[in-house]
Amino acid sequence: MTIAADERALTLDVPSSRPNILVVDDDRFVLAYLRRCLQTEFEVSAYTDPEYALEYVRQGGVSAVLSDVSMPRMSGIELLKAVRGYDPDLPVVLITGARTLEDATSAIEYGVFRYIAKPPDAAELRATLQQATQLYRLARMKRQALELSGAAGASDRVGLELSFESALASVWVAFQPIVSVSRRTIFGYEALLRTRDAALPTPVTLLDAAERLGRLRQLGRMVRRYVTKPLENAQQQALLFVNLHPRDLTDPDLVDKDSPLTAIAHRVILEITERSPLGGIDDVQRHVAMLRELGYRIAIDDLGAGYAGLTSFALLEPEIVKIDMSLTRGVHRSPVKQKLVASLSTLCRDMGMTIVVEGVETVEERDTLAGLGCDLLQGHLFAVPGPAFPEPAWEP
Ligand code: G
Ligand code: MN
Repeated sequence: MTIAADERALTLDVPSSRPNILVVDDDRFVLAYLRRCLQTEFEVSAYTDPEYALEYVRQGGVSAVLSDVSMPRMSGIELLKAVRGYDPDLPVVLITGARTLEDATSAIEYGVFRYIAKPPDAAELRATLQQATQLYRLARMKRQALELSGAAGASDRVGLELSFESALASVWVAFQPIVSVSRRTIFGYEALLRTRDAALPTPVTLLDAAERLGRLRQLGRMVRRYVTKPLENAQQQALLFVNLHPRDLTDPDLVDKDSPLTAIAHRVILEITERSPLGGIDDVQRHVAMLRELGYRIAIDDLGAGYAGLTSFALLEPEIVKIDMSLTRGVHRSPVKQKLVASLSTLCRDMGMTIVVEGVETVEERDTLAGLGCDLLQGHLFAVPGPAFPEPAWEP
């Protein structure tokens, strides 16, 4: 199959702001017909070979793709999948006969824009592609708006899956010390999920993607495996704080006696955030009891960040409570925060729970917290999270 050079030259010669429709069909006669249907309203780039068509998509400037489904070298569905690898929004309209309808349904998950039955009707083609190009412009604007707000992310499943896969490949675990200020010792290290990926750069975006793709467990298992790696050739004896998504509480892998984390469970504290609800998770107490039996301890994380009521305390009976950094920030200037931290600290001590305060960035915050009875602190003032195991700074 060769590229239809003449057809391509034709479109390139006509500079215009009309939307550019990429048409793909292995049958030249059909291709010519589709071109005639569309060229009154659109620029048309026509290809008989999907591989070349894909190359053209990669160069940018295409507003919508119209493709046949059954083609010898690459089906319309494969083309759609490949297009998704470059652009999560670019609309792909597939032309399908009754024979190919079945595989066509599988294209839904790759975000096919619409099917048009063979033989395609000219008016329907024009209307569909008009709508497709308009929605594409809208999608691009929405994406730009998202980028401006710093919350960009893939919107369709395949795009998200691709981003997720590539982010998984760059996952690493950073460690941040939790210190005792009075003793100037390291109490423990919190393991923190990190990626080097541009599409899903923060733990929040990665976890969010994992949740949407139903792959939370996979991510949790992976992180828990990575957490123990640096311990193999380190003298580190400090406690290890490991974040656990509430839904991972029921993962059998967690209570697997042969897992590397369980092997050191007596020095591991599983942090469960107050931000996500525990409701809807079966038998929380039974799972927590199993974990304790293996030697794990439990911390409630981000206390003060989300309102989980009393349920998390009642269900988890944590040994450790971690106060969210929103209470730390500017605590030296805020009598209200001081009062709250002091009361929390007293109450937790009365209930036999140990308090850790997170997100300490300044000497003033540190000294105020210490004055309120909080000795175990974590934050950038001591060390930013880094490869195993950062030494805390004590100055001044
Ligand atoms: O697990 P948790 O929700 O507590 O996550 C803590 C997050 O806060 C981590 O991503 C960590 O990198 C970040 N962090 C740790 N110390 C500080 C700090 O002193 N200031 C700020 N702004 N963030 C911090
Ligand atoms: Mn945490």
